[in-house]
Amino acid sequence: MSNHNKMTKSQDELAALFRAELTTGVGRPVKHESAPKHVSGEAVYIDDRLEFPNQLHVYARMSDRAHARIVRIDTAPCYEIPGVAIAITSQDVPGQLDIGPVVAGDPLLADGKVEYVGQPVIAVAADSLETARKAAMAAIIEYEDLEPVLDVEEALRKRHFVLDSHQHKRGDSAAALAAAPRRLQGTLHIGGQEHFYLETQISSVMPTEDGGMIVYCSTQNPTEVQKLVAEVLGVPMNKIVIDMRRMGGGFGGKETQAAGPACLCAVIAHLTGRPTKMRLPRMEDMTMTGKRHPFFVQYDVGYDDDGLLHGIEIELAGNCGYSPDLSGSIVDRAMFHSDNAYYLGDATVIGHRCKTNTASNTAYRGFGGPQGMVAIEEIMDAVARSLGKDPLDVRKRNYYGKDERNVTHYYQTVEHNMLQEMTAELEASAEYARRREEIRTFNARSPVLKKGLALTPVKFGISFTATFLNQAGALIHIYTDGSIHLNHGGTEMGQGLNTKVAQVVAEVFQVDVERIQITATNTDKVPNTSPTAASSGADLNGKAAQNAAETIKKRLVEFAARHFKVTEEDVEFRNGQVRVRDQFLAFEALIQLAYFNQVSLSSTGFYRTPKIFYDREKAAGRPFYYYAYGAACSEVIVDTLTGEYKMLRSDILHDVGASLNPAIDIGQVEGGFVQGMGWLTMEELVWNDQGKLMTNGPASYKIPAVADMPLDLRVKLVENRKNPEDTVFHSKAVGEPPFMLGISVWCAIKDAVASLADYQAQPRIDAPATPERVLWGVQQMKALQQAAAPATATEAEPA
Ligand code: MTE
Ligand code: QUE
Ligand code: MOS
Repeated sequence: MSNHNKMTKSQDELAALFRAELTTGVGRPVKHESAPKHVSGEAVYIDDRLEFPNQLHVYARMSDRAHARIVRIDTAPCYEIPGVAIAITSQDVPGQLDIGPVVAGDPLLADGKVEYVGQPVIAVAADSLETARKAAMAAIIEYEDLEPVLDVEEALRKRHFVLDSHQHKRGDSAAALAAAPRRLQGTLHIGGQEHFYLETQISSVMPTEDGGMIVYCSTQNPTEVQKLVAEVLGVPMNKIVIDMRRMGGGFGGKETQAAGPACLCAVIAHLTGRPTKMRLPRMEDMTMTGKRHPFFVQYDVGYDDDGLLHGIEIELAGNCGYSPDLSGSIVDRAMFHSDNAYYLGDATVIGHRCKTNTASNTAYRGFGGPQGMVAIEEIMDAVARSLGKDPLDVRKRNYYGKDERNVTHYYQTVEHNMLQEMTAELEASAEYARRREEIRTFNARSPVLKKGLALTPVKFGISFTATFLNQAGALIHIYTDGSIHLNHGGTEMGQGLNTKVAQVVAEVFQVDVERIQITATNTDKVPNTSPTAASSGADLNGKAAQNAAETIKKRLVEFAARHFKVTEEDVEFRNGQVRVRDQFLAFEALIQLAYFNQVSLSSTGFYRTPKIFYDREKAAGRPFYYYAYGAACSEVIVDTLTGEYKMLRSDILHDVGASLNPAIDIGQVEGGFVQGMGWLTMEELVWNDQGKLMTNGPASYKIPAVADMPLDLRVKLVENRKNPEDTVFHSKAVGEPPFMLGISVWCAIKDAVASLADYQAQPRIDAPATPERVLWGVQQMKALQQAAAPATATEAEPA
């Protein structure tokens, strides 16, 4: 009936709808596709799915040794517990045992030896998780301990690596260092970070026909899970379907490491013929899975009296844990970002992939980039202190130029650099100069509480540096009632990708986003997908979906022109209506007409990023399609008696090109900033001397909470600035870059502590700057002041 009414709207009514103000498409603050379902609890995560009849719960017993030979495994005691279906070891895996994503090194279950505390050794399936856990703990596992390597510096000394070292080189850094008027060396430790996604790793598997499996998996990388499940079962990929509606957060932690539970579920489903589910309890998730790579940094920098860099040598040692995982690309990205926004002069950047007996570290927002940037920002601070200059002046002095000094140490030209203007704008809006003076005055009068201020830039390269990954696919169907089914190769982890891709399709067809049904990412709809990573989800899948939509639209326009005997220019889509010269019809009316005239209403779409290339042997090329820029100015107050601090205010200016969705983008900027701040301040991972992670739950591992937010947080997107490159509606990627805005907080803390030595010395405050480390920095500064003071003076405070 309503359909009939719609079809019978008058020409005047249709024309009015057509001409009304636009309400759909890109550039609007459309709410997240799942927002109401998130808040009502109706959004379905894997653990919320109805259980299959006969479903088994899987639990993996983890190694309690950091490095040991396995002498004996006896699973017989597991079967004494009622409800147990099966207990498996590495011997029971029918196909390939290794699930390493790029190169081998990750056995699904330990094979003869264990290499970290937390490594899965056996897996037990039972009718409840509790029973499976009890049974797994009943197995007898005997070890013969081997010497572990737990320290990144020790691994570096012993050249104990998971992959070969690599170098970026421009000019003659040794000669530049020798010739530079000033020179300083230093080291820095940068901590790791737990992903702390709200939904822990989880998969559920249902055996189907012909030896097939449908796998529900919380993963950023459905295609890789498909490939690995096929490999551990020893079947072709076409037997396996991965379905992924949404993740409760991924942050990089579900790029490779979602595959383990999926593969264990699949193997047990294969062996028992029963459906399976594996959800890691929080403690197991934190113990078993890898984190952000901790880094040990050594540097040697040559500069002049203005703080201008002449040459530099940076050695980055990533702590990769026991296996390669994605560490090759992650340490590469750290090296690519060890310039951040600065022209380094003659530079040698070396990256090592150190092997330690800890969980295999993996992708985490920024993918090594943040660690490289923290290194160079530490160097900027150190150079500034040695000259008694404001670190912001030294930073600006070293910014990449517009037409000169604009080539990176990997020979990509920095085009369309926005940082000069953005820094000037932020300095003005945050009143940097006035507050700098106020803080100097405050600190001179305040003996215990000291304030600090820092403004730091971000320049982040967008594209997978493994060039082949920069591709995406999409699939669109329009049904005869005019409703649209959208599928693409990206995955939704809370970042709003599905909303943005739906907006892109809505823009092409000029229809409401409500007309578009978002569907689960599924390997039998769009094949051979890249992981949703490197911030490129919307760039790649948005373009692929645009391509699919334009294919269908082109058919519709051709058809309408033919059918109504007008030119293609006479056919215009707007506001859910279609104008055909001076006639109007509803979108769904055109769809019905096209269907009856045998026009295909379904299409795939594809996209590959243009312009990029990279020769890793020569360490030269254009690995990034473009750069995203941001800047943050943070103010903190530090209690120099306890080392505690409070974030007072942060002002952020961030560049997203022409935003696809400013509401979602601001959410990404805020979330990224706070996550970055947490990494560098309060999130501390602690292992005991046996290699056991002691911070294995929310009670001991502290992530930022509401009360840790800056008291005053002001986030702005750069306005009226399209991406000069031909990205999807000239937007820019937003997922990872704002994470590195958090560096401003760490630098502000160091600034507050440096005030104790009248800003003439750099305190050593490794990351994370916990209150303990801040207090050590305070004590260093006080000791320096005492040494410098005349013998008669006590620890005098400024008047
Ligand atoms: N935002 C939310 N809410 N949850 C997440 O897991 N992951 C981040 C970022 N923002 C993440 C997030 C990471 S690591 C990446 S690479 C990007 O989102 C991935 O999505 P995109 O490419 O669609 O931006
Ligand atoms: C950024 C990223 C990734 C990356 C490179 C980046 C990433 C990723 C890979 C990768 C590399 C080689 C492979 C592979 C994946 O590279 O997430 O399967 O064979 O997975 O600059 O985020
Ligand atoms: Mo994000 S670390 O590239 O998944």
